[in-house]
Amino acid sequence: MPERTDVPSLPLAAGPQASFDAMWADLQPVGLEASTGGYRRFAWTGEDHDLREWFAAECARRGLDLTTDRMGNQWAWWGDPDAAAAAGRPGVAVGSHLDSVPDGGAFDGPLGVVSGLVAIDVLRENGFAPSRPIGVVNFVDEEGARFGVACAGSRVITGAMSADRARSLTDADGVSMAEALRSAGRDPSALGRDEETLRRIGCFVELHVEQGRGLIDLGHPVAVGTDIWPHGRWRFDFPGAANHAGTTRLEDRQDAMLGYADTVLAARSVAAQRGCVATIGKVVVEPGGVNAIPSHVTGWLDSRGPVESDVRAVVAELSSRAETYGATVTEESWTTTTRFDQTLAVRLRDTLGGEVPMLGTGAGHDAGVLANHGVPTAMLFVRNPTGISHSPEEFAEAEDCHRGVAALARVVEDLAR
Ligand code: HGY
Ligand code: MN
Ligand code: MN
Repeated sequence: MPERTDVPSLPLAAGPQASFDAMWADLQPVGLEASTGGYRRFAWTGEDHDLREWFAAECARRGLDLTTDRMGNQWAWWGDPDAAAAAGRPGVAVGSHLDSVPDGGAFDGPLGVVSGLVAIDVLRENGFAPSRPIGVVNFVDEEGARFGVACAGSRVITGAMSADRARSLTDADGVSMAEALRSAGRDPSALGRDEETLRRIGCFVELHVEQGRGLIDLGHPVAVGTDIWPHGRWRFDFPGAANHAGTTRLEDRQDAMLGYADTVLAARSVAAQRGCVATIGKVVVEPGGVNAIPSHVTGWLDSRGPVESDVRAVVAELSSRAETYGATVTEESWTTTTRFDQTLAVRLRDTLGGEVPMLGTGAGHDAGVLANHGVPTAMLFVRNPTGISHSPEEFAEAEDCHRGVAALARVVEDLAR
């Protein structure tokens, strides 16, 4: 029985390890909210600008050719992706995103971007000469924290979201994405499907911190991602009538909060009945005064589950319940069941030694958008000992991060040889 070359058990060489740690340290303070220990790195803000500048500098340091696509996603290439695509050998892309949810963790996104850059360091240190270009991407606005639609960067370049819709999305202050792009020095009229960019990608492997407990329970540092649950976001608008909280008789009140509250509690029970998950994690109350009866409440539902029809049934039941309060419900995003390229996923597993676990996830990723667009795509997950994500508690041990880089370098070497 040949010695199992299980890459996750191989530590990262000292040079790339130091490079990972240094880049990780550089990123730590950017967008850190001291009061919570979480990150606020939202699309087209000052923090996002700093992160994009950091990415550009790290790519320049490696002599990678940095391009920005029609949506503003940053792509750094080792090798000529256009010549390779023309020759029928499109590139191998890795990377992820640098933005966060409000008070999110340090690893969701950045781990994939830093690991992609260090994987190139590893391959170069090993004297590897790729026969395909290798690219590292920083997708913009993956979390949709500011404008409300997740994976906006990958959705626009694949046509999964129209440029017009993207431009018209607004943040909590009513600033449109078009205005935010202009403020960031970008031309919003450039937005759209980007065939030139997509043509360069032969396959995409996104390394990401695991956002659950799978690897803890399995006792492995790295897993191969196989699929993403169907999931979506729905906006619930509950009408009411502003009035005095003290002088208005109960029978005269049209309190928008009641329908909202009922729907929040129902989301948990209806999801549980159908083997799904659901939460309403964001709410806006108008006028928002303690002594004013709410005239309008907007809540955003996030629901997901292993079976598409069950998720749809959860949303349908919650919608009809909310409509009894006069609410209107708007689907803001939907991602169908995503099966990654199983041939690619198995190839990653075999390259890493046959026992590497293969896991599905309930978290959405740009990898899912590319996969649904027909790009051969798979993921690698790195163990998160807390199992917590979208929280300052999100974590990955440095040793497991290094093992993730070693695994990513190994699979890229196999795919780009
Ligand atoms: O919502 C998600 O699953 C991803 O983190 N955007
Ligand atoms: Mn996330
Ligand atoms: Mn992510």
